[in-house]
Amino acid sequence: MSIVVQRYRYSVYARIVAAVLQAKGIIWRAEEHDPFSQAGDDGLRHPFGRVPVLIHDGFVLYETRAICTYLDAAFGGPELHRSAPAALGRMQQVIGIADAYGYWPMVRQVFAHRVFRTALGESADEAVVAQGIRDAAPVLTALEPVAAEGLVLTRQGLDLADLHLAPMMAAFVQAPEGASALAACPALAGWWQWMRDQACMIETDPGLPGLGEATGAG
Ligand SMILES: N[C@@H](CCC(=O)N[C@@H](CS)C(=O)NCC(=O)O)C(=O)O
Repeated sequence: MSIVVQRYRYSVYARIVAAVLQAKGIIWRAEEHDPFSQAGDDGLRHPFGRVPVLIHDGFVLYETRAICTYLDAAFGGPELHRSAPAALGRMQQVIGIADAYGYWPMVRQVFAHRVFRTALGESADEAVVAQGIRDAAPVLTALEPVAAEGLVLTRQGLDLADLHLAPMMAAFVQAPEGASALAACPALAGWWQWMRDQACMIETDPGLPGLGEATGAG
């Protein structure tokens, strides 16, 4: 059996897939592709030039939510979806919120500018960071009652909502502004304190690049 993930080391979406693979105990191999490279990449099996892409014994799948759902269904190990309808719906809702409203401000604006660019020796665009913090605020506000409700983000066992949101939160809170914004949401902050210590997060931490080492953060 062969499981290859076309990924970029610093991709938050690729980390979501890596965290699911880790949580399920699946052996896999990474194939590095830089989606931010201006040179293009003929080997990347993604029609929109993104990562990650899963290749499982020749079956090619892209879009992170689809990949994670597939891995959960196709492999044994812990089940990463909720079976109660309300919890299942909430799980999908958190994933949808993270994708549609969280990723851009939390990762591409706050993290990429305040943290990643700094690691590369570049300066942040302060207006972009400020906009990211403004646009991340309603995301945290929406997730706070979800974390308090107890259907998902429960700190008791993992599901795909935990694994989808956590890599984005890990990026966001590396910026001091992100950490302060999260601290104002006690239930969500409590979830993050638990989540960041899980093996799936510790073992998939990509770190930060050295000076001049990478082309993009995402
Ligand atoms: N909808 C895609 C989003 C994947 C995505 O945006 N990946 C980023 C890296 S985290 C990427 O490849 N960005 C390249 C670009 O924006 O050109 C998914 O769910 O997999």
